[in-house]
Amino acid sequence: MTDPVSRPDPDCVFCGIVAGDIPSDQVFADDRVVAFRDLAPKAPVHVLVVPREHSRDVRELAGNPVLLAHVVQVAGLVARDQADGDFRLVFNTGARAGQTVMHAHAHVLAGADQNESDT
Ligand code: D5M
Repeated sequence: MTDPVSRPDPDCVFCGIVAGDIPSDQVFADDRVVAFRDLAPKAPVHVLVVPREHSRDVRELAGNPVLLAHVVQVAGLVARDQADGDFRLVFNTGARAGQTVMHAHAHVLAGADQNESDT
């Protein structure tokens, strides 16, 4: 998905990051996902795991259970590599639940006691 022509939504910031058109601080990438640091971190480690394929939110992503499982597995790798291995995994789903980027993504929050974080 590096060809901008194939981007389903040219205004989608995460499609722009996946395509390499928008810079990001990547910590992991493979053929299915990219993981990069959140611009406004809510924890010592705050990384977004983003499927390369555009879907609106985790409800739509769940239509591809293998890809959804891969997102969870990559979250675990990120938490192991960037912190002590424990993490919170948050999918804000829908505008009223705080989702601001309408491209499915998982927040990985780690690196400290995460019981109080509010993402
Ligand atoms: O979370 C969307 C998150 O995406 C929010 O925490 C800010 C982050 N964000 C937005 N643009 C960027 C770029 N360009 N790089 C890194 N992080 C970014 P949501 O669950 O939709 O509220």
